[in-house]
Amino acid sequence: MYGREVPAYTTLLRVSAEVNADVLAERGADAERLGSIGRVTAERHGAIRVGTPEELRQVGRIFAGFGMHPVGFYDLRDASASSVPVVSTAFRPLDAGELARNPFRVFTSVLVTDDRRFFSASLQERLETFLARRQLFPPRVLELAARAESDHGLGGSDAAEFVEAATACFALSREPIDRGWYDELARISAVAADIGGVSSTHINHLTPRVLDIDELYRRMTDLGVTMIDEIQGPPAWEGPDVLLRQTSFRALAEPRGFTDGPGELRVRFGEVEARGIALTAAGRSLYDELLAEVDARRAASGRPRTEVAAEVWRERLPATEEDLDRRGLGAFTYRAAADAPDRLRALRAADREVLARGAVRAEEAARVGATPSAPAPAAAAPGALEAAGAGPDVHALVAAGIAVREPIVYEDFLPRSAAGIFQSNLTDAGQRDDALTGTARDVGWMSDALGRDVADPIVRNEELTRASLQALTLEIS
Ligand code: OOG
Ligand code: NI
Repeated sequence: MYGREVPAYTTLLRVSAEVNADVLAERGADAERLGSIGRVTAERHGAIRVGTPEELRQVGRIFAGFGMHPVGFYDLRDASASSVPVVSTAFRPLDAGELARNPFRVFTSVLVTDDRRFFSASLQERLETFLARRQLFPPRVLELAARAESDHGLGGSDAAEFVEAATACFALSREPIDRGWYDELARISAVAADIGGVSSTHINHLTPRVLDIDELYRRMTDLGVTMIDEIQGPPAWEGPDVLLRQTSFRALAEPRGFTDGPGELRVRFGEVEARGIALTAAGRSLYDELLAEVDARRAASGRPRTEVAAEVWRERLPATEEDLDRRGLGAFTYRAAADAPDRLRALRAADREVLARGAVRAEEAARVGATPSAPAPAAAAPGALEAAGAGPDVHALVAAGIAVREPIVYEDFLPRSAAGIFQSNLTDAGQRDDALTGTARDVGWMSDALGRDVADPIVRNEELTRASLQALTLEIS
């Protein structure tokens, strides 16, 4: 549907697939370290925006019908200098096996209609009245979704109907738009107009994953597609790729019907991303420190962000996956090597003893809240470390070739990049009155609105690490 609606998306898919094939040919198995080529090539994320907590709850139900659950909370109101009056989450599978089968996420934002920095009391009232009158999702779709969720799937023709009817909810509507109303909202925020100025929602981008985003950026530019100024997120550097790098281009204006005649709107765009290793709570706070450091050095020197960022990365981030793990910054799982039993048998009794003592140290470390053989991270999240403490000294096991370390890929989003993506595709900064105070919104609010728990991505990864260590311990003991 999206390729039919936005032809530039088809070009992006083609160039992404070409880049991926070239990287695979060049780097071999190493290219697949963060996901098989099959998964990476199939992988997408999309984004939608809704207007009310009720619409959010309904869309949560539809995604639950596809095994996709809300993960993470992002407040885009503060992540950027101009007007993006939304808070967001992303729907995706939680289980690693399910993600491998359905590598699809939908970044989902809901308008904060009662934030006075953006909407006056009278505009809020008119906006809420407008939103209350529309229906984004037909009752039949919601009914099929509820059944798909409770029965863990749907039978033959119901499944086909559900997929088709749910997809149709996200197509661009041809209904005429009230220009006066749309423009009034657009003066405050183009995002507010896109959400509350029309009677439906629509998918606004669909993002493929590439293995080399710098190369993709060059190739799209060579094809004459104007990309945003730079790639968002971590810089290009020689060390491990962490988190998420993204870039986007503005879609062409599309003809749209208005109540007073034909017109056009630019509401959809193209984006592409490269995914890296997820960070632990400690890694994430270091990342936030690095961002602040980059800002400070840029402000002092006026040098380009990418150059300053690469410099800061080289100074402060470990240059190898192993060190990222030893310092408790990266998220990993561990499994027994195929020849683990032989290797264990071959070890001298003294060496086995060392590994066993490692297990004791790990348990002690867990009690005091530090990673074994790593300095205590400043902000270890609760639970971060029973993970390591639940089993043997996993670093020693990896070093001895008994265990294999595997990175956990970052499956989520970055608020700053998201705000940058929103911004880069707006024509106008909009306006907001920072003399007034905004409305509080947090992950608890999001969970209440959805009627579902919003998972914390860092805690989720800790669970994956812990489960892998438990399985490893069983296998080698
Ligand atoms: C969502 C922008 C955020 C990303 O990849 O960070 C996003 C939107 O424009 O609705 O998709
Ligand atoms: Ni996106």
